[in-house]
Amino acid sequence: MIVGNKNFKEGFLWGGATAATQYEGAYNQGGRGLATNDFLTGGTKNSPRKVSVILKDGTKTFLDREAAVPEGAVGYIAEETYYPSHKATDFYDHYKGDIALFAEMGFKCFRMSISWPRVFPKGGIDGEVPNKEGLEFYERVFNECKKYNIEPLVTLFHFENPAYLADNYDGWYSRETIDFYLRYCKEVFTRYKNLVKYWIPINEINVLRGYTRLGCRDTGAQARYQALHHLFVANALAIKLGHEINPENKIGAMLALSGIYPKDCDPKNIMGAVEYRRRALFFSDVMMRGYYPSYTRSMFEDLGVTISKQPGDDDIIRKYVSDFLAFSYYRTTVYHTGVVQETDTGGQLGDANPFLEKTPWGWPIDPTGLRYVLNELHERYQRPLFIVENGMGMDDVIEEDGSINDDYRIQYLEDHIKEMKKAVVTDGVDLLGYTTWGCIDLVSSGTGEMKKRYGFIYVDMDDEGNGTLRRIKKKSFEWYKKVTQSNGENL
Ligand code: BGP
Repeated sequence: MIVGNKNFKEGFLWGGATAATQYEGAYNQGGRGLATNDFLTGGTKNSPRKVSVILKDGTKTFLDREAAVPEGAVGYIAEETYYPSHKATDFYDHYKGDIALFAEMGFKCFRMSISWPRVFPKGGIDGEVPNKEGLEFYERVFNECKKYNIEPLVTLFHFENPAYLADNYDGWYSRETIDFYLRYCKEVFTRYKNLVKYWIPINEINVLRGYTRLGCRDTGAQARYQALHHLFVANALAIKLGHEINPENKIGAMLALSGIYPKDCDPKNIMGAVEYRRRALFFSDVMMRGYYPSYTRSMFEDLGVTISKQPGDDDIIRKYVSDFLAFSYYRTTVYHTGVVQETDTGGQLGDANPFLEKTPWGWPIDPTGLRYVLNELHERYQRPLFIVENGMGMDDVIEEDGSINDDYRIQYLEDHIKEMKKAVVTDGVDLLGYTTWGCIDLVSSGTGEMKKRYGFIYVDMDDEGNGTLRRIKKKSFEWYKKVTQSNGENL
């Protein structure tokens, strides 16, 4: 059967993407509980973000984001330190104006996340009632989207855990967290039944680890994969629930899937790259196919991991697979044996690729790689795909006349969209949509900087959190508007 379109299909979901912990702010307003990210400091390209903790003896310290948190330590908020999630770029107070700007750009889709502790401040523990103010806030946001016919694409868990669950249950390491999370899912699926149809239960599951992202203190492979097993079960049960509450719901897996190339034709590097890629595709294999793939045994042996499953887990995972595969794509990695850490599942930078330019943050720019990954995933799963993050982080400059001429961003996006179009038109890839990352400037999740900007809309805020929060359209704003309004014809 030959499929494929001449162009992007009618209803292709053009838009932009954000996440609460990087955009929403108002961390202590409207009844929101604390999130693990609220203890994560700002950082820079050269000095990574740190988690602030109080040790058992009362002393305060800062740990690397991915370091194990010592037994008995509790997160704290230091007055003297800047925590980017606290204010972020304040979607909470700007949502109306921001959504109006997205509508003006012709967005058909807006990806955002719900902050779990805004809905259940303690994560949804037994007897906890949901936070009315939090639920009302998101209802207002979704109604605003509806007003402009913008389809919300909602992530339920984007890098922030309720701190209460992290401190009292060890986050996703605990099996009980599955039930708490499902209580939260039930609440939002029910409440927004008529407002939201596209859901992503977990953001970039393949790069989750440690205290902030998994809520677990232990960062070792054993604890990590056990926690991830709980996430697989939670994801499957969320799909079940979401389909029961509204059969129209489309619920997708989401991974960081920037591409991997072998360094050369040395068979060791070719096979090594395949094995390395599996560290990431393992997650989509489980969520799209419904079972732990055959190579899991050797992968777990290498990592020294043994998963404890409960009877019924495998059936649950088999029965409730994802409706589509969403992924983020920024760059590609060059692999050769020994160059990347064996435990990595997200794609470190690897060797330099002599054929590609890099952004100032060292990320190789590779539009063809996007077509390559789209084909890789299409051929592997034969199910709809959704590019839910792509873009170029740059330190934009405001000219004297107030304009921001981000031609480099326009070039980056144009080149990627052209390759995406080839994947759809030439290769017949079934693609639901394209939402660029950080369509309005927000805090970088990797470094905590403000100056790593991705937006079509500039936000006046610096790396220390100073600024008026004023929104300014960049040159790319008008360009993207043409793209969305012509359904990708006019690039
Ligand atoms: C992805 C995350 C996003 C986002 C993006 C860009 O991994 O899902 O939250 O931040 O990467 O990364 P950074 O912010 O580090 O530039």
